[in-house]
Amino acid sequence: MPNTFYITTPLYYVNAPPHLGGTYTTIVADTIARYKRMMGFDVKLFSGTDEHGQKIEREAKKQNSTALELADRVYTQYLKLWKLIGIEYDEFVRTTEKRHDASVIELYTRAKANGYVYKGSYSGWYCVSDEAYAPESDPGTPVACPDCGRPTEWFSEESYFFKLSAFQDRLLDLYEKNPSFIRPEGRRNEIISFVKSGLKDLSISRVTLKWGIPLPDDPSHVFYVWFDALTAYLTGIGFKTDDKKFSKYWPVDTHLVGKDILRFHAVYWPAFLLAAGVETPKSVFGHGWWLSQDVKMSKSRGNVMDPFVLNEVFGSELLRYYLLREMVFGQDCNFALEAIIQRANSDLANDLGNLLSRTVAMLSKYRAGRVPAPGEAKGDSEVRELAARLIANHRANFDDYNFSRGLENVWELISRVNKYIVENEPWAIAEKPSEARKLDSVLFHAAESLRIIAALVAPAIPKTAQTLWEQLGLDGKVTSVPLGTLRWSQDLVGKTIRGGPSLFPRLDPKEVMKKMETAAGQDEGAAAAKDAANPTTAPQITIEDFSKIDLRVATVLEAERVKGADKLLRLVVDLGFEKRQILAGIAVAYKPESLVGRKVVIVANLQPRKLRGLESNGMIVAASIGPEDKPVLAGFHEEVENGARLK
Ligand code: ME8
Repeated sequence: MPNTFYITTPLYYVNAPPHLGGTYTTIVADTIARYKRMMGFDVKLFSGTDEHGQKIEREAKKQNSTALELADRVYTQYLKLWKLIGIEYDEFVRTTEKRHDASVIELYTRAKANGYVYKGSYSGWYCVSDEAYAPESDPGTPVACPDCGRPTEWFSEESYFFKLSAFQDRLLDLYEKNPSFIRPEGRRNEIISFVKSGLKDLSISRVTLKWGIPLPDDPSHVFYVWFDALTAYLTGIGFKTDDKKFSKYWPVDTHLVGKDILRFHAVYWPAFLLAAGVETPKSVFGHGWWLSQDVKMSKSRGNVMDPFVLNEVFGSELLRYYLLREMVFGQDCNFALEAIIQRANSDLANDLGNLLSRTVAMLSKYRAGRVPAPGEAKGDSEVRELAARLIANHRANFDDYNFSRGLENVWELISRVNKYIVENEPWAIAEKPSEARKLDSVLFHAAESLRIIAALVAPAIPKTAQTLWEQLGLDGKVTSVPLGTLRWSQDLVGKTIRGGPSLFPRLDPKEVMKKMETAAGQDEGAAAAKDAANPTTAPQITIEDFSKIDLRVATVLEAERVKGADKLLRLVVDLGFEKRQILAGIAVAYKPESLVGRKVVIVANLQPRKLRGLESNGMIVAASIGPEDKPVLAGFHEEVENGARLK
């Protein structure tokens, strides 16, 4: 019986369209699943959507729809995207499915029967964006979310608690006995110190929230969304519904998550399972973030790239290749369109594409398309030895989830074979019958290397690998090659290559930018795509940083144009406690007389500066809109006193 391998992606929130981050995690999970299948494992790849909780409920209200309608829309987009980018998942769980209720209730009932659930009341700060509790603080002192830095909200209500505190030693023991339970190493250490610093019991139910699964023994409460969502990993594999399947695939081999949600997976989740007497996962891997100019890409920051647009412009194969090759798995990485173009032109079009097209062209021209048996040429054995070494290295790297290194191994072989061809000058020796065996060797070595390359790249870029396979004249699926026994062979001898169109076109940066704009305009995720074209990359600041800015309400007393400056107005404003002169570049949008008597917002503690010889003591706050950056002054709908501070 083959070994089983169960791997999961997180369940993505449905408050917004699919984002690049989740697309990345899922591409990695799919690549691992494909690799393991080719290594002979019986694989289950799980993905899903996280559809309950306050965040979704709120967003639905904002969009004037029900939470389920919103979930339906976004879930459909995920399925569409997974298909477009070649995700071969075996299981998909929506947390609003009936079968999932049953497994959440089962896990809870078992944990409660074992004495790990009690009723109490919760008071504290909560981050709706992360659906996470902030550390203790009194109601008068708002705290920023320790994970994302956003403001939290106070809530106080009756709640059921999970006795997380009872699991500190057992969790530490689990980490110690299974050093690869949390990966990578650095994150493991962070989690260990977090647990060592003490665990507080966790509120696992909400009474003021309605959008969730009701507790079986107190339906006025719904489950905390993380208790609900994490349990979907069990639902997907037959917990409560298919015991045979469940015992075959559980415990899960790898939960793949971003580092932002490692704590939920490496601390809360194993504790819930231990409490219910269910085996803990074998490992949790917390990968790094895609950044935009050194800041995390996230839906709420509006600096994410729309994966639909990227797929439309670059195609799924290039996207997969870029994401897997560029990011050292586990570390953060800046996302850059220029880097995708570079990878496309150099690695794919130039190195791999050229190797295939020149090999196919030479075989057709010199040997009527048939792969000859090898003779002897300069560098033959070196190519064969390198191939053997790189097959082994690639396997070790993929076993270790080191995808960028694994792909580097393949490209090392591609470069070497390209060089080997050039060194042997086949176009020159083709004219000499005495050199026929040498030419045979070059053609055979190039073709056989490509067969190996096709198998090695199949988990990462499956469509390309299959095309390569077919162009070489091989039948069936490249995925049927057992990677565990892949070695240099004579399989191709006598085969007739088929050839075909070139694998990857070269990309022109200007054309790419044009296509990005068109695709962003047409795509259903147009709003997100617009953000992608105009990303907000302001770095996060703390509340303390923000409190340094003294924003005040003021009334405009005087306004006039500044001679010789088309855009500038000189204003005198009343701050309540003093009057100020401020110069503002708003003359294109406002007539001076229309401003007198108007309430405005000013930055009151900006250093004074001189413009056109006049001192400006502050700055008027305005939005800038449209391609011309037209200013629109900030104002209020209610009456506000001069001098009132904005916080
Ligand atoms: O957290 N770079 O869902 P989510 C890399 N519903 N990966 C990123 C990323 C970035 N900039 N941004 C997001 C949730 N991700 C919960 C999960 S699981 C029981 C519940 C990826 O839609 C990364 O995998 O916010 C991260 O863990 C996930 O998206 C968060 O997706």
